[in-house]
Amino acid sequence: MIGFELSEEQAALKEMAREFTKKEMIPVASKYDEGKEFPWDVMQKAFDAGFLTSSIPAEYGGGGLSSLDTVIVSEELAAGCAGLFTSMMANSLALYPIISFGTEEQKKKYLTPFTKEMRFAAFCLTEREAGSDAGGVTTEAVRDGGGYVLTGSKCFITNGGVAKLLVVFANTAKDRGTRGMTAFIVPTDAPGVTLGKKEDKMGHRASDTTELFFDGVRIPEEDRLGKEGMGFVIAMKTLDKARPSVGAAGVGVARAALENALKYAKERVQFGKPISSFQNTGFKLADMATNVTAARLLVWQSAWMLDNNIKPSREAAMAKAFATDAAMSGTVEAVEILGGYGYMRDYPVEKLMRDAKLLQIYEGTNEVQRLVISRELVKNGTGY
Ligand code: COS
Repeated sequence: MIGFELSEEQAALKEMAREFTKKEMIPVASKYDEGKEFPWDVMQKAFDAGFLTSSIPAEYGGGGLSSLDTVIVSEELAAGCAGLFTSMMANSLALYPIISFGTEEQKKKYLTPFTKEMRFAAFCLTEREAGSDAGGVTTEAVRDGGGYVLTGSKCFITNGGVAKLLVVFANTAKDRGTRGMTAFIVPTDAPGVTLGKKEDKMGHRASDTTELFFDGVRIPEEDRLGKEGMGFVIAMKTLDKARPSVGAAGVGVARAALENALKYAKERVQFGKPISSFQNTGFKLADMATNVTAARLLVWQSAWMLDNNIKPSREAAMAKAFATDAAMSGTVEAVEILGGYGYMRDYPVEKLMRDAKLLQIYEGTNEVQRLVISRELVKNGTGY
């Protein structure tokens, strides 16, 4: 049978995340939206509340949250500020490869410090010429004695400028295509790692997005994740695991847009009536609410599949694409319902609209999600 009720623990987790959002995120969201400084104070509070380490298994000192727990929390945090959410959840994306594919020694050595003090990790896949074509990375790791030498660069790296640890995907066999990619753990203080420019983004301005360069960085063999050639599959499985959370962020942003628009539509009087009584506004609100509910169900289903070890690629891609498209369309409608006020920085909906756009692009564009869904359909049929 199917049930949609949250367990007592999940309801408490949701309440705690909602309170954190209200108290620690919403009041400072517009300040950090200026994008001039990294939100260290909010991140320290997020660390203290366990949000930066929620994906680390309990045996290494983390929160050990399930995927379903994670999407419940993600929706709440992103409803408060998608940029702050991105800074918090980037740790999960970067640490999943170690959690899922690391040896016991690697997990102890690299996960445990994250639970002792606030620190950040970054997932380094994208390059200037390898975005949607993730298999096309040209950063190279060449065998040298007992280890590797890493040379190349990565771009659009979330938390790249503040991270202590990187998971870097590099080519170890140029002629083997996606089977020539290997994943490595690289501390940012390793000689040869340098920072490029910090990007000046339209939205998610509270998060740090940076270029990184690797110039002859020596990596010992024990810092390779999995076997040589497994890197692409590690990256894809990591993205399968992370995409429901991005979908949840889409739900959070779409929900915030709906709640702002609903409040405004009930208060704003034109032609002697609240604008919520006009069918044009009412139908917009109805579609926005329907999208939030449908998106959340997809997100929860894909998270449930992850928790039950069912291959989630198709549903995770559906959740990510549908929910973040809902965030985009819902925030555009919210701006429209608020009219001139919606376009002004004094009201929160223009920020939601800017933030929604990146959700459609990062962790795989929504075109890539549709590619994943259509390939799965062609290969395996609908399964309905
Ligand atoms: N789980 C396990 N294995 C997977 C997989 C998954 N989700 N997806 C692909 N693979 C495997 C395939 O089975 C295939 O294995 P074989 O070599 O044994 O046949 C291999 O990986 C190559 O897969 P595929 O042929 O599908 O690779 P493509 O180069 O065609 O790329 C897309 C596929 C476009 C889906 C991939 O490059 C992608 O996801 N791009 C977007 C990357 C992204 O999200 N970037 C965001 C930045 S990181 S935040």
